[in-house]
Amino acid sequence: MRALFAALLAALAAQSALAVDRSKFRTCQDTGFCRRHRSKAVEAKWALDPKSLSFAGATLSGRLDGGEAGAPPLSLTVRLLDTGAARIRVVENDGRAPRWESPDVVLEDALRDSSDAAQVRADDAVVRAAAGETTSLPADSDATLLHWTSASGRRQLAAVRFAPFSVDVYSEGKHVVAVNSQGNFYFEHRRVQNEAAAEAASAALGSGGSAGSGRRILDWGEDGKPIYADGDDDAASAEAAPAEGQGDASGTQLLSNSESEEGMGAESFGGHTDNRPHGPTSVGVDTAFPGSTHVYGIPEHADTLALRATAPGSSEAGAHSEPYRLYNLDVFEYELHNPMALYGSIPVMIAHGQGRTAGVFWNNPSETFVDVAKASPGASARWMSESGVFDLTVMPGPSAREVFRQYTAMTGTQAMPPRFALGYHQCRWNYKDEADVAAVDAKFEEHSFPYDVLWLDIEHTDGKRYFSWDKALFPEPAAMQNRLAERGRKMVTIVDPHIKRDSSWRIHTEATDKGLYIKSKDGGDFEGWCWPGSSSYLDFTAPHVRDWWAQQFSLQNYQGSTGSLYTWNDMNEPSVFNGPEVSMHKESKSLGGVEHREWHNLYGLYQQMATARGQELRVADGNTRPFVLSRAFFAGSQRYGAIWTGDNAAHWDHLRIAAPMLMSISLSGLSFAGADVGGFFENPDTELMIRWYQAGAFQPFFRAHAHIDTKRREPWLFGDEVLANLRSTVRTRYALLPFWYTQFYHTHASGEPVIAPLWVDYPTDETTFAMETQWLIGSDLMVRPVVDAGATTADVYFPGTEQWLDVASMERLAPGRATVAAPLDKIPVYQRAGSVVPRQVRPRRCSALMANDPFTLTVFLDSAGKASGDLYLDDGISYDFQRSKSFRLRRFDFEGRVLKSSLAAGSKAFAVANSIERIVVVGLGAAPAKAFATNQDGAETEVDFAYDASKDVVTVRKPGVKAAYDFSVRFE
Ligand code: NBV
Repeated sequence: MRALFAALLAALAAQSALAVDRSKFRTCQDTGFCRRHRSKAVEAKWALDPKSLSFAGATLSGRLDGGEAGAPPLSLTVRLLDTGAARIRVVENDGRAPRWESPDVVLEDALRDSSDAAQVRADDAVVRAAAGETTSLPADSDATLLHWTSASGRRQLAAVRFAPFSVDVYSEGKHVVAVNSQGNFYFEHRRVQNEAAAEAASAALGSGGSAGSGRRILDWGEDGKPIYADGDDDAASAEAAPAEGQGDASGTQLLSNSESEEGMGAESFGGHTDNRPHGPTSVGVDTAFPGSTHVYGIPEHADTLALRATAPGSSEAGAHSEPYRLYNLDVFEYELHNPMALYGSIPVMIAHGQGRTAGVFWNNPSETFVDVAKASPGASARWMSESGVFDLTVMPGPSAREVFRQYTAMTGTQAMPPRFALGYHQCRWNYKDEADVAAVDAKFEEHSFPYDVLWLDIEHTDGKRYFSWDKALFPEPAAMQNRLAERGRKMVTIVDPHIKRDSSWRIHTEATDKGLYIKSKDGGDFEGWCWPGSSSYLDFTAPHVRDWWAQQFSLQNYQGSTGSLYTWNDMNEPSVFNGPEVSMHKESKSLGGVEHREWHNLYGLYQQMATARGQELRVADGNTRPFVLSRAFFAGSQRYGAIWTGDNAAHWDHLRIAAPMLMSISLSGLSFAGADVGGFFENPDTELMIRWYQAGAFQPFFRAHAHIDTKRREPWLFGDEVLANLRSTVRTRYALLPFWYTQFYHTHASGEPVIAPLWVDYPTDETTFAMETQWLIGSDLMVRPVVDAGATTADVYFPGTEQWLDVASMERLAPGRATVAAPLDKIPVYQRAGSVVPRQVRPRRCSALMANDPFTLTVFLDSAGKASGDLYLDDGISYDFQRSKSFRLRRFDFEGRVLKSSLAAGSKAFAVANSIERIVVVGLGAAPAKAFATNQDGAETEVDFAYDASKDVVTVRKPGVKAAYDFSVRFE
């Protein structure tokens, strides 16, 4: 065994050419269900029975008939939500328990029905108004129409067509999403493995076996209506749809052991066989976005931000021949610009065209392929999942920011990070021992180089037993953390999900004795190879296992840990070195008996959830925000912390791809994401190092990391000039921490992304639709870092109709394209006209030391002489901002030559004394004669200022006002 493991490791290490081994990973062609969907091997046509329809509350219910011969009918629901979204679900009506679905992705309790949803007629006035551009709504005999209004007053309309079944969604008069308009709805009903089992199932159900409530469709008439097998061509069936769970067994298909239908039986790949004992259970559909030219999202892929066409026959330049794949995998040395799966999956797609944005959320954590097509009348996607339920939410927008709210209302918003987590993180595989840690920390001090967190990778443990320390290298871990903490810094240790099978180790023996491990298909504890050798994997899908895991983070259980220790969950796809595609056998089972194939893409989410809970529980009354970095993720992971893009390389193209990768993750609800700064594999030269820090400083999660075989690359190892350059970049990040923290508050409160492509705010400007070299932070800062070797200029696009302010030179740039000088010490960053950006500019060594520092406000007036912005303040660490509303959101408005600071709604008592030390106003047009400041007590005093006529910049020093309280500054 030991030799096998050594050979495995050697094989991994031998691949030094930085190229993914494609033979290890399945393509659509290698995957039965994907082949079946793509080839439509089973021509399945489905019709919604108009007589089966009922509408109650805000939900339409009905019965779908069709599919293969003998397939049981399906139950359809369309629920109209107050966010404006519509959730379409289809479940089997075969009398058996429903298919497994996670209760932890969609926040069911938070969903609200639209308060004025109604089934309406095509000639209804409200419909005509809502349909807008739609001149040809289907007749009542072809479809039923649903109308609802979102809480924000948007008028939405859905036309649910009968035969073939499809749904068209309109928002504010625009047709934004069409579901199944291409007829790719596909639902493989469950079968039983052999006749005996079928009989048993039938007997257990006690069914009389009526002719089946489903009517089999033989073919489709020229009028587009179904021709039924029972010879009655009237579209309506007289039978009412059986309620969920009350069907009969007659629809159950027999899956004989010799079943040979295309890709339906056992499947082998790379020496592993998946027997698929439950037969084919795939689901799929197409979603089209009329009027949309671009589609985004469905991370994680190392590809362009604007998704490329993948559908067979696509003629678009750069089209992929493979669909985008969503299957969390540990892909060694991943390649760029291909649709292969990576570590995380978020099945959310956002479509954009001239002035309209819409999205869909395909809530399915089993293996999924997505084909993208760009044909007229708009981009479309085809979703193909191996198993799971059919649960599709249409998010009609019609603006991008509404889509983000519609999506995060379902899956939650980004957890509010502790403030330190937005600082700079220093990581490497590995900081060797306590002396190394102390030396690195001392160097940061010596060079006044700000950093907040020092990270320890797997070598810090005792033989890759997580929650332990290598006693020779880290004899006094708590003292080590305390030394960092004395200076306000934190430590992160890695805690992977594989557990070493070592019968002398408590974690393993307890997990074994309590029965917490995932089971192999034969019923024993699943065993696979990972860093510690033979390992087992906890079943994080089980709440009691998550509770147990969370307990392991208590200060008593995690010996040598302290309250300033945080966590990194790596390898949680999960990575299994000797498993199929370096992951887990799909036939292995959760403790609840559910196959791994059903919850594969959720494993990382569940580990991160349990780890975050553990950090909360280790402190009295749980009042500390956790920080957990995870490599694997799914829809909803944003609620538990940060993710990063895994093992990139010190190459320029890897620096370039970080921006589109992070933007697509951010558009998909997960704002706290970053890429290894410097590149994980190989050694960056100084230029790449400098440029990577510059980009990383303007990405949400900012961590330098490196592979164990790379040269040491702490910032001072490149000489004084480079050190000064890197320090200045990191200081720029720290100065903007108040701005970043405010943006995180916004994403936490509203679900809007922290970084976003330009089209989100400039939705009619087509120049921005495929742009991926520059991005917005919130709405007020725009960054276009240099990502090309040797470049000394950067081509920047300034969107909108107003000027942009270069934040370093205070130079103003006109809208349109410009080539700007970008020597090695330049980061092209611009402030939007009409905005106010807060900073804390005093250089400090970590964020904790900035807690009492004063603020500088930079007010850049638009052409109307106005500007606004905000500043979020809280204690940076606890949940008091939620529990007792102990925070302040200050709003700044400049108008009529007066800057006013007021308290934004919702915030209460958070008393801090920080002052405003400087107010910089750009664009007043001329030097003011006088300036006056009014403090929170209403006392007005005249204040000093300086005016730089060359740049039209007024700087007010020490206006004597406080950041947390009302004030105004007036110019005469
Ligand atoms: O734990 C070691 C590494 C880690 O440094 C890296 O960030 C992870 O993505 N880990 C992967 C395992 C091995 C990588 C070759």
